[in-house]
Amino acid sequence: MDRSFLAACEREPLQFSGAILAHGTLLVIAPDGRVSHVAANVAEWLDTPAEALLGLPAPENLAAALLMLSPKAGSRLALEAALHAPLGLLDLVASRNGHGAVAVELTRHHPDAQPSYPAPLPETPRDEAELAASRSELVRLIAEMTGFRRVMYYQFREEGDGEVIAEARLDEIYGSYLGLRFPASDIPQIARALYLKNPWHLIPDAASKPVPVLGREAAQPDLACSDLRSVSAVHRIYLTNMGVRASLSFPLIVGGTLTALIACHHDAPRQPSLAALELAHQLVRGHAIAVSAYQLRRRMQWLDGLGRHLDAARCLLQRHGDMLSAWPELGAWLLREFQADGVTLCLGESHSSAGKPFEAGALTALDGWFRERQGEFVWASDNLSQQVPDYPLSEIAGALAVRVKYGRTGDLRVYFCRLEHIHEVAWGGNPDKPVEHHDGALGIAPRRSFEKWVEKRLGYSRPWDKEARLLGFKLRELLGEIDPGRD
Ligand code: BLA
Repeated sequence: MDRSFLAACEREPLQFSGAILAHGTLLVIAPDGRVSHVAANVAEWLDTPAEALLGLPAPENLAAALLMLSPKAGSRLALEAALHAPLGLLDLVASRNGHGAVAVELTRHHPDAQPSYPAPLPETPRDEAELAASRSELVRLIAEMTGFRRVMYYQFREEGDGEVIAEARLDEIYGSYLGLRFPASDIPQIARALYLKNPWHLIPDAASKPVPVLGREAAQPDLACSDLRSVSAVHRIYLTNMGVRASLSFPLIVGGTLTALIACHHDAPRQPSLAALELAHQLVRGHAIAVSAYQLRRRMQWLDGLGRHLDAARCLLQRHGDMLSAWPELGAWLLREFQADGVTLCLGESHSSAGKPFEAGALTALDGWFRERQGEFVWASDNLSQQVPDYPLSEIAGALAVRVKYGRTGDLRVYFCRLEHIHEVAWGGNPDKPVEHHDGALGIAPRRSFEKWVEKRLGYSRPWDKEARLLGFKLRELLGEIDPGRD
């Protein structure tokens, strides 16, 4: 993969594109109430030429609507059928950006809009099966509501890649993306950040020509909160390569973090009504609340169980009085709690293991390296050969390392290990070959094929999850309690 291309994608100032999508028009009202920018197509929509708007106070009918918008940055107002214009009734969406300016977007009102009754809040799932069922139900409902032919639940993984874990599609759509993984670089961080500010992102026609935004000054307006913001050319090529003409996506935000996207594809231009978009957005939010409640409940149950398990280990340590005599019993406990294949305890230059021991060279490389990383108390890797310099060929592919001050001699290091777990990952196209096509303007473009491409993953262990890391910190506390050097 071409790194400079990926870095360029990260730097593309998406919100300052200086253009909008063609299915609406845009006016930007500066904090002083005057129009600072308009889209070049404004005359077709409002029957007033751009020159008659720029620099003047906002037209009265818009100014009245804007009185309802909160002065807070990021606030948003959506009004259906807010304006009578030569083109017919228009919907209005206004959003206030970080500098106090307001982007007013006007799009055609669709009279066939669905009634916007509030979506009922779903119940908190009780287990993983119910959670999976609620995901399937969500994508099914959104497909029904928006008419998009394929709707996917695209879950982000910890390392930034994503996987389609639920999908609703019309039968005639060729192929399924269910179970396929896509690399993190398909959605740059800069695009992910915009999802935190917007309830959805609609591209009704990826083939339409963007419309420039005109201003009295050279500076482009900040369109971070505007759904009409034009789309990066790289992404338009990506969609075309996927056979997608219209795209609609909703962010799933849990605990302030973008955890998944509901990604909708259609093979022809498609523009759902504002009412349908609002309703679908409410459904996604309701689902996010249910996911958040589910995760919180699981975390509480886990912490509760953990407290009891730690008490058992504390008793064991107190009974033995010191680490080394407790080790045979403690080792077995640690293997179970950390779901590890082996655990090795190092103090000074001596060490003892329970379960699978490291080969001598592997332990020397890992311990030598971890000891150098002062300040790092809990560290985990599922791919040691890539992260630890001079790590030799070994059956052990992953480790979780814990360091704690012990006695006057130095640190106690505990290394949990996991064996190599050879497994297959099904990707949506070969992720290492995204650059297959040369385009006149762009030079390079995303991969063309999204056919299932299976990678056999060698050198990885089962990953260490957040709970394992948290358990690592709890273990530090516990070992700290019996530190013989403690005052
Ligand atoms: C944006 N790429 C996106 C978005 C998605 C994807 C969902 C946000 C779309 C939106 O804002 O509407 C990717 N879409 C997917 C994936 C699936 C899907 C993975 O349906 C799986 C089912 N794209 C590349 C590469 C680059 C790139 C290699 O493949 C650059 C290095 C760039 N993607 C890119 C850019 C955007 C994007 C720049 C932002 C587009 C914009 O909002 O202007």
